[in-house]
Amino acid sequence: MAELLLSKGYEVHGTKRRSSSFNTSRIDHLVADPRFHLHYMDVTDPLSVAQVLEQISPFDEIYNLAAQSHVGVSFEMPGYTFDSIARGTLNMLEAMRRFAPKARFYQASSSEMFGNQPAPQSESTPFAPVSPYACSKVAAHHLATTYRKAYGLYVSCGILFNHESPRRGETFVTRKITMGLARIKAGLQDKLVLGNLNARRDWGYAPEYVYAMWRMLQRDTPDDYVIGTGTSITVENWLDICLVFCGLTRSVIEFDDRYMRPVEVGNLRAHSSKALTALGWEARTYAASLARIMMEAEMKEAHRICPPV
Ligand code: GDR
Repeated sequence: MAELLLSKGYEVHGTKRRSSSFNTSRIDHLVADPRFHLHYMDVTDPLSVAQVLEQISPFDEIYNLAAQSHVGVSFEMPGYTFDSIARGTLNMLEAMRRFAPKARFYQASSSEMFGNQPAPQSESTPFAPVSPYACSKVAAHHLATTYRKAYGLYVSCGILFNHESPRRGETFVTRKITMGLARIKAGLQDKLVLGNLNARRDWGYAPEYVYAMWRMLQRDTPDDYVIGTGTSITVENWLDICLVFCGLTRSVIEFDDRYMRPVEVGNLRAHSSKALTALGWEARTYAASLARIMMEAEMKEAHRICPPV
């Protein structure tokens, strides 16, 4: 997101939480840009949110992407998940109402909000969340649309289906698979342990989704949009594509029910014709090409750590 905004000439203010270890590898290449600024902030702390928004105001656009974003972990940390997503969104909306009521707000809503509603899911599909993560996202989504209606704020929600890239966090299944297989191939680990292989997801390429988010805030009026490729494959299909790419077999895969979730979302596939009509947006990269992009990046990294002899 920051890269896209900088490329369009924006000054960008990002926020990070205080931690004793660095966790900024995905933005380190931006830090030298004088138009890129980082502030300490925690969305669960309304004081810090107000402080930062007051300090940087006036500004044009806010992208609220903050979250405990792992669905599986949300069953283990429901309180923090709810605080960071629902309470965090409320804190951001309130601070924007006070310090920048003319700004435009992007809310990161999620396809997880649809739960097990039949595919494909569109803007008119009722929400049916089945995890603390999804319940929190539904609450945040309703807060966002309520602030739009109640106060006339410019607030748009992007209901994004899974979007991936080589920068994806290592515990999400696409990256876990590409990274694990590349490391096995390079002799850096022996096996890859996974959970439910039957879940079906609509996986798209993150840079294209970031562009859709920006497009939403360029519209004259705020609205909600579903963003996805309109196609879906299972985790097992993704695994097989990646196995073929690096010439490995299923013998390196193990199952552990520690990666199973108490309730699973079985089949997510976007119906994003509204995004095409209103934003001129459609996905260009589908699962097979995405897997190749991610596998190539991962093989390069594995070779860097352990050069082939
Ligand atoms: P998801 O992404 O829950 O769809 O949410 P994730 O990659 O975590 O899981 C996808 C599916 O793979 C199954 N799975 C495993 N998942 C993980 N993480 N690890 C495993 O070992 C594993 N084995 C099987 C899962 O059960 C699931 O069915 C993502 C996040 O980015 C959310 O924040 C976002 O809102 C949605 O996508 C859209």
